[in-house]
Amino acid sequence: MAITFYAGSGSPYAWRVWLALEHKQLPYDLKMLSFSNREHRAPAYLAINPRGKVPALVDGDVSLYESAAIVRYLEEAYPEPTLFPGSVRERAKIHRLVAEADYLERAQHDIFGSVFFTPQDRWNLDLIETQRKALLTELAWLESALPEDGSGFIAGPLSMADHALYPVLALSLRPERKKPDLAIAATLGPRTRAWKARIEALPHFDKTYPPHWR
Ligand SMILES: N[C@@H](CCC(=O)N[C@@H](CS)C(=O)NCC(=O)O)C(=O)O
Repeated sequence: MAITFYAGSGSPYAWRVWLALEHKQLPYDLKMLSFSNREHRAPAYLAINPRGKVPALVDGDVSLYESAAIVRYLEEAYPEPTLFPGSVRERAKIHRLVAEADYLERAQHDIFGSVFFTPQDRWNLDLIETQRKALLTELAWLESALPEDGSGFIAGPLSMADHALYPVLALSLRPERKKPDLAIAATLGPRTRAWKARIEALPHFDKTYPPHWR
């Protein structure tokens, strides 16, 4: 039976699972829930994820929510190709980078809320500037975590670390569409730019691009 994958456009947690499914070249039936139509809060979906959040995944008699649990399930149920390549030490680094994506996610989430979910006439410019600085700190961390020679992926071969970090980087660049003087893209370092371009050149990348960003 095919996997059913529940996502929401632009959700970094759903996007990372989507990239993981594509990495493993698994067949799946995508259900893109509409946040604006509150489909993630409909009773039928709450029966799958009582927290009413995306992602969720149903695979036969396995029904799961929480992206970390889903990724772990996919890796154990469908080991090849692995999302966590390398030695014990290298795999531990991938797990650490996946966990560190949460710091970047928190920083982008804060500024996203202040710019996108707050009417422009109520923008708190001091708060936005503080949030911008916090985001730039995390983006500087990303630059420093990428290979010095600008080659390959963040942990060498393509891995779950790339799938977790790319979506939050992409989201970090969204607020400046509404407030161009944030100029976040202009601050990205050369390693981040090269890595971003490599992810975006992956054959499955376009398929996973948030539909409402097109
Ligand atoms: N810890 C969860 C986080 C999932 C999450 O926060 N999803 C957000 C989208 S990024 C969501 O569905 N929000 C809708 C809501 O809370 O109403 C995971 O890793 O899956």
